[in-house]
Amino acid sequence: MKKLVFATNNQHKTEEVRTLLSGEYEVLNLKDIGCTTDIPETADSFAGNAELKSSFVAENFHLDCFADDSGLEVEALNNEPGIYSARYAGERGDEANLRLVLQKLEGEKNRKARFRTVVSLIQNGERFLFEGTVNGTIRKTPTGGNGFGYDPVFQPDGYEQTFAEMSMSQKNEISHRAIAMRKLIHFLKEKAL
Ligand code: ITT
Repeated sequence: MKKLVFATNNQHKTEEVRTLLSGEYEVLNLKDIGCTTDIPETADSFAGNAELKSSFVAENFHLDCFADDSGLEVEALNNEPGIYSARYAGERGDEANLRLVLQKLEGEKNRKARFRTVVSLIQNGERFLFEGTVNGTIRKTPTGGNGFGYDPVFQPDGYEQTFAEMSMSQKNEISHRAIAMRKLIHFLKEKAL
């Protein structure tokens, strides 16, 4: 099977993307290629950070690869946490990050939010970007044990469950990452023709 390198340290993202590409590509993440560097994410946009991650692998490992930078944008918080989603509450992780969002939204009526992913692909030295967005609302109480990050508080529009109450395959039908990845898959298939 053809191999694709996904420049991520996030095991949840790896599993979601492996499921999306199963049967078509074997997905290797940073650990699988022996990359132990915590690649700096110093850009001021999802696209910029995604490109930093994919470029790092292309330059240091001489491999074609793709990377995803993603996050939650909450309307009433001026689109925070945005690119700071992974470290919104400092180094304390997923639970603290989502608690901080809930705390900042206390008493706020506007609970609108969206998840965004930008995927950067580097292929034969050329760069390509693919984007995915899903709109929803922030629940008052975290619900559900699946997924990761802000999934327990994010309820996508048109559904009664949070992402964390959905199975991975349900989330993969509608998520920001799945939308961006389907564009990437379509692109790879067109190019292979
Ligand atoms: P890599 O950079 O190694 O890929 P990361 O977790 O640091 O892993 P990002 O820099 O893209 O990834 O940060 C994304 C953060 O946004 C992530 O840690 C979550 O807090 C949140 N996030 C992104 N996609 C999510 C999703 O599908 N469900 C829940 N939270 C998500």
